[in-house]
Amino acid sequence: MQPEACHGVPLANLEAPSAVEGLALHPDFVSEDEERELLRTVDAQPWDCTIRRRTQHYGRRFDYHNKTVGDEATPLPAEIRRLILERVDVQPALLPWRPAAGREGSLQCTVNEYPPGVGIAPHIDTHSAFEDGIASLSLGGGCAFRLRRGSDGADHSVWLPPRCLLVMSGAARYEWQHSISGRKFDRVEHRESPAGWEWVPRERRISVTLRRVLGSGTAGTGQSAW
Ligand SMILES: O=C(O)CCC(=O)C(=O)O
Repeated sequence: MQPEACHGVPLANLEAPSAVEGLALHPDFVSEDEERELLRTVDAQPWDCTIRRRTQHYGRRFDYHNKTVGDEATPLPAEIRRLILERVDVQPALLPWRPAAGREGSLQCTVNEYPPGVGIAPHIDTHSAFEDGIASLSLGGGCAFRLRRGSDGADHSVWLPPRCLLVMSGAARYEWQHSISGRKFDRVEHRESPAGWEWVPRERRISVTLRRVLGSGTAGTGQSAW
């Protein structure tokens, strides 16, 4: 790919931008062996093919059309519980709530699959459905994660490496839309290269996102679509 082809592709920084208050990255949240175990677990479960990305839903199910959360709860795979939920619980500073301590019925967990070229449109997770504090673990590949603030158009991208846990709370959760472009390459900061960045090919990325269901879980004047 030619350097001039970078026009319009945002540069993904290696560190969470300080301008996005409430955004935190926790690299190597799981080990490579644990990542393999989680990928094996996810790949052994059935996929929902209703939308362009394949997904899996555990805990309470989110209805993408009505922006509501259903009443029934699907049990989380034991490996997600052990390697993600229980680990978040023993580090209470990570999230404003404790995923493993709560009942399964108060949780919503989405597994998203992103083959190269597939992303997710800009959105803010529905205010009326989920509490503050959303965590997402990256498995397999990394990706550039873009945040844009509606009030002034401020725009930042950050590189999510495999095995990192991303947490959005406060302003990062409520004021900034997040998205992943449907690209096959990301432009990523690389301090040793002459240009200061490099193209990184996308690989299949799986994310495991945890949310806590708010109140009754019914949508009111919800914010943007998810
Ligand atoms: O893939 C991710 O890390 C983010 C997923 C996400 O934004 C969502 O499921 O709403």
